[in-house]
Amino acid sequence: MRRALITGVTGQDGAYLSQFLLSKGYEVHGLVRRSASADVVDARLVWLGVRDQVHLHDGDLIDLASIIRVVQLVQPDEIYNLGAQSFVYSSWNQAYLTGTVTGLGATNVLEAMRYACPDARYYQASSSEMFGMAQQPIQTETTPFYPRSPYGVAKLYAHWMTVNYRESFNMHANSGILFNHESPLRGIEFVTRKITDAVARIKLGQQKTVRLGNLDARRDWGHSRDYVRAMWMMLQQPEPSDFVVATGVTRSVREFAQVAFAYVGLQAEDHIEIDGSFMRPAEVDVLLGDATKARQVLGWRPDTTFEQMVAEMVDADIERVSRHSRL
Ligand code: NAP
Ligand code: G4F
Repeated sequence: MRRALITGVTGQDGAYLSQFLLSKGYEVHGLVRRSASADVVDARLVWLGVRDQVHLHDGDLIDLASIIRVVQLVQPDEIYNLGAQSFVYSSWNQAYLTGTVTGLGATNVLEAMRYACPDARYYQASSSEMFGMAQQPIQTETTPFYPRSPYGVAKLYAHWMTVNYRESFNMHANSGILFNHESPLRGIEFVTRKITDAVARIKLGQQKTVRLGNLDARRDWGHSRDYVRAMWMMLQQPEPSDFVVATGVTRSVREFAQVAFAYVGLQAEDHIEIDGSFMRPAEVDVLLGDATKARQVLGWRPDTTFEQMVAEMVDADIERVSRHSRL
């Protein structure tokens, strides 16, 4: 039985990846940091019905000793480093923390792996946010990076450390440059889930409007369930590498809202208010990925369409709002 260790196991991707690896027969271990709100820590794993099958270990990405201890104990065949301060907006308010967790945290995991299980395979959760002010209209593995947020800068550091450990120590270290991916398990602070949650509340008569920032920003949005499959595929290759994972379609925040509101028979324009406090000091205007390499080398393709994903998110939020769930 193969063994996987996931940092960020309590997040959106960590939960879907756990479910996917369990379906492949893996023994799944996850790193969890202590929280005073223990009742919501494993909520996503519970939601997917996999909580009882995942082994959770106490640790924090900024505490190297805890990472070494867990890696030594678990002796994983595969390590997925998904843990991060992942909310771009907050990265300006907590730049040091974001650099430490999202950037240096990756170094801690790579170091622990180098000493405790150098033959394991490593996945780094890199991000299209590294392209930032995109230097080419369609971004590939060779597009120059130009991050626009402390988060993007931290991810770029972690990305290059992954490449460096691959080249320096011959480690099977991979970087997945994933474009935005969403799901019913997306954090409520991200724009897609903020919209689908609002659609549910407005439809159920609990609120009338939603306050949003820049409606013109464009993202290449896919489904987390499809994207965690690409992570696993990368680690099954004989040689480590970097892969862009994207749908190849870009849409604006306004278009996302229009599709989500229309799904329940409402007009987005009737329910959106612009609130400047959600604007960013430096915006990433448009992202659009080319996943040709992932398609050709990994055989990866997304299964879920944009419309299916939005519908799944709205349906889940209507169900949750109806039963006052905290997730
Ligand atoms: P998420 O839902 O925000 O999950 C982040 C995870 O990191 C959570 O489990 C969180 O734990 C954990 N974490 C935060 N700080 C930590 C620390 N100091 N020590 C240990 N764990 C810590 O993010 P996601 O959407 O699943 O994304 C997964 C990864 O992919 C992240 O690295 C993200 O930056 C990257 N990424 C995401 C996207 C996307 O569109 N979703 C695109 C590209 C890259 P708590 O539950 O305790 O907060
Ligand atoms: O949903 P967002 O907060 O995601 P963002 O900044 O694109 O970052 C996500 O994707 C990255 C991959 O490219 C990941 F690496 C990262 O971890 C995260 O998962 O914002 C999307 C867009 C932005 O342009 C933002 O300005 O939506 C715009 N937006 C407009 N109104 C808003 C809002 N974003 C949020 N969060 N809240 C709003 O009210």
